[in-house]
Amino acid sequence: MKLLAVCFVIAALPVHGHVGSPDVFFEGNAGPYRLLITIRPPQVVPGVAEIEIRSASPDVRQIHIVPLRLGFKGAQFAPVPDVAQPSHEDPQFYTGALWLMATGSWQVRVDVDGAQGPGRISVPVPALATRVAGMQKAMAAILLPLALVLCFGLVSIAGAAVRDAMLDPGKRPDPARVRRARIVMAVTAVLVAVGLWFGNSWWNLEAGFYSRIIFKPLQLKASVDGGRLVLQLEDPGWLNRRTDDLLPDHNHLMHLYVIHVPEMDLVWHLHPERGADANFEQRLPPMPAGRYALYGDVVHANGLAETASGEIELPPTAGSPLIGDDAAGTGPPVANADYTRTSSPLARGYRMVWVRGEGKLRARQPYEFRFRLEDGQGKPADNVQLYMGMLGHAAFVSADRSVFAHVHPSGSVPMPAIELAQPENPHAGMAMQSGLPAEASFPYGFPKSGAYRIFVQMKRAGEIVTGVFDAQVEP
Ligand SMILES: [Cu+2]
Repeated sequence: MKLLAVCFVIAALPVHGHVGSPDVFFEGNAGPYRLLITIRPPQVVPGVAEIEIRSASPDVRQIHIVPLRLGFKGAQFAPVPDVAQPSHEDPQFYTGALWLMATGSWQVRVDVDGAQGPGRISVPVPALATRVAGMQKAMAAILLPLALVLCFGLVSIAGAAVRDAMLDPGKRPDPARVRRARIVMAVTAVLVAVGLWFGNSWWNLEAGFYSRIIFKPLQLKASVDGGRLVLQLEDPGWLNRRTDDLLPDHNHLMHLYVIHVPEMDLVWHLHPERGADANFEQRLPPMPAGRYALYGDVVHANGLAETASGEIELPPTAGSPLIGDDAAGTGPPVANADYTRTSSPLARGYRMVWVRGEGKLRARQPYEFRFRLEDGQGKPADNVQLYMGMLGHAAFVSADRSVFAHVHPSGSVPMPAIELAQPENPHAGMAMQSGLPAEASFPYGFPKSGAYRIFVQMKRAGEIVTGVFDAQVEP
């Protein structure tokens, strides 16, 4: 019974990188073909990742997909690539499923064959067990009676073998045989019980081992020291993770979002520096007193991205002006969110416009979120620049703060991981145009329904601007 009770244990834990938003969205070029790739990693490992690929061009003939370890030094024995299946309704949409056999940092290599020749791109994807898979109730309802039949059957077979097996047909067993049969049945029952106990202990041992594999994200322990925010990465203990192996992403080891909560009306995108004592430090800008949620994005040497999160209560801070890539934004309190608003006012009459269709936003659907910078006359803004190598940076945060995703025009995969995945073409995920457009687009899908706030940052004429938008997501 206990064995079955263990089966029902379901541990719901927060998810990695992008808090609460495990799906990977990626837009990039596989040679001449532009692809929008969605990868839904498994919740248990080993497990099956679902892959959806939309090709922007109709001249794709066939797509092969294969999983490989990322940041893995040494020979890899790659499995035979699978063929992604084109959809019947939409021949430019392909789906596939791949087994990810071990916990850690993986990539899905996508090979495209078409009229313009071959093309290849690799999309990093983490395989992190986020829960213990429970047994379905229906399955338990079938298995439990079967197990009882087996146990009682074994005992009664043993008894019958001693009592009746050597008897001639039609004869009744004598009392001595009956007694011996009872003893054998009792011994068998004890053996069956011991067997069950052993099985249960073995199960518990395996479950205990598996619970150590379940991903536990880094925590951000924050304190204030003389106008500086001091952040410590705290490892709750998960496999053999290190916190000193971080890769810089556009020259910054950590990209930190600081959001005033619960209003979400103030946001900062900051870049704490690593201090001598392995802490991260950030000179605080001027900030009102209040409670702030912290989301610090880091990337490990093997390409695994994590978002370390925490909260801090701050006193009023005089602070120092923002410098470099640090930026701040403001919006209305999220309690007064207007889900139809598509324009976010900026300084000097400029505004950011969310170019969205009429349709409702639905959970677990990949979308292209488009935002345009406009001047006072409603014309596309000029002098748009790259902000940390990208046309824009967007953060999708659920109003209940269980979801946080930092997304770029190339998708939800951080640049160092993309670079690891395509050593021959590290800019596969970047939109490198000359004469930058005033519009940035971000591939992303909400993991669940509810209210979300979207912070979008772009750079124009040396100034980083922040648009603030709200989205109501249907199931
Ligand atoms: Cu970014």
